[in-house]
Amino acid sequence: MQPSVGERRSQSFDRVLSSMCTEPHPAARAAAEAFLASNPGDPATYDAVAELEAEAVDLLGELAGLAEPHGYVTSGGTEANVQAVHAARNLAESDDPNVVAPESAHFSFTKAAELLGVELRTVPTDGDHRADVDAVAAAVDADTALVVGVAGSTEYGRVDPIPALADLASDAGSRLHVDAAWGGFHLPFSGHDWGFDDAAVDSLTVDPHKVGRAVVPAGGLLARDARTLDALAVETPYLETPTQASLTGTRSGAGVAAAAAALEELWPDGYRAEYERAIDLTEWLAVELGGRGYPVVGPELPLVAVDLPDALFEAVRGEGWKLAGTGTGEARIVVMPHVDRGTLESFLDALDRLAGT
Ligand code: 0PR
Repeated sequence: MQPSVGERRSQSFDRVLSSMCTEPHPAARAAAEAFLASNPGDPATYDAVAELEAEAVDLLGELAGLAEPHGYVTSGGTEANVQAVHAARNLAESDDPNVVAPESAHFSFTKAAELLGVELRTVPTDGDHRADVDAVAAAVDADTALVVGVAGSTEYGRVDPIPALADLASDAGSRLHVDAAWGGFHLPFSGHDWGFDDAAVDSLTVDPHKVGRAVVPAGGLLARDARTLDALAVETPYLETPTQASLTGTRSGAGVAAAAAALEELWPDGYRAEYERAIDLTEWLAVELGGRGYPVVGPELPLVAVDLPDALFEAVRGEGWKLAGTGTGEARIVVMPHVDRGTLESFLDALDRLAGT
């Protein structure tokens, strides 16, 4: 007989190398449980969770270099990216607005463009998987409402040249959105120029439910000015608050409370320690893989892409290792908080055994 739902356990993170989710921080887990039935979508009724949301947005703003942030805790990176495109479309003067993004941008921009009826122009990346500024410039025109830069790409962990993209966007009269959904909790410590204090960024995605160690669902949308959220707001006649800017109505109080708790607990020292741990481990892994003759895409953030023979990729997956591929077939190993040296040593042992070396 099938075990009841109450008897089941979600899978362990032991062999998960493919995910951008991770074990939540214990404080986040506890906060989530305490706010399970709160709805941040109705802040006048659920004022305690509304306060936590304001605290989370303030701390996310600090992390992304913005002293007075506007924004909210979304359901994830997809909602934050959709809303960035939504705001840009609503603020655009053109009747036929377009969005220009590198081909490395997450597929949530495809969803956004389709939902919002804007044209998405994807442009090739350079030889090292970053946005090619000249190619972006060539695609931008007077109808461009938004230029997208990725700070920590899903496939290769690459950081686009955000200041150059920002200059280009402002010259064209367009907004600039930075997608730091995954990279955002590493970038304050990595020395990159990526945030609001490094360039003229209008909006930014940074997800507590990825490297931030909140529970799922907790994404983050930040904006430099109030105009962005105003452009998203609809009137809410029968709520105590007059307008709502989020895409969803009822939202997860657990996600919001967990985001606030994780940020309170870990920003900045805990996240710095995690960045340093993860990047050292990533560099070590890249050397180990390269030393075995597998071509490695040199890591920039804690993510390694490596070209494994197809049969080996399949064989290691067959042993329960959760490994995902890039569009061109490299294996991606995301060095998340649950991935430690022991995990990677057993992964390498499995590769060696299966490759017969
Ligand atoms: N922007 C970037 C740069 C991302 O990497 C992702 C997700 C998103 C936006 C969208 O975020 P949400 O999934 O929160 O809406 N990147 C991973 C992906 O789509 C997410 C992921 C998470 C994948 C857990 C696997 C997994 O187990 O591949």
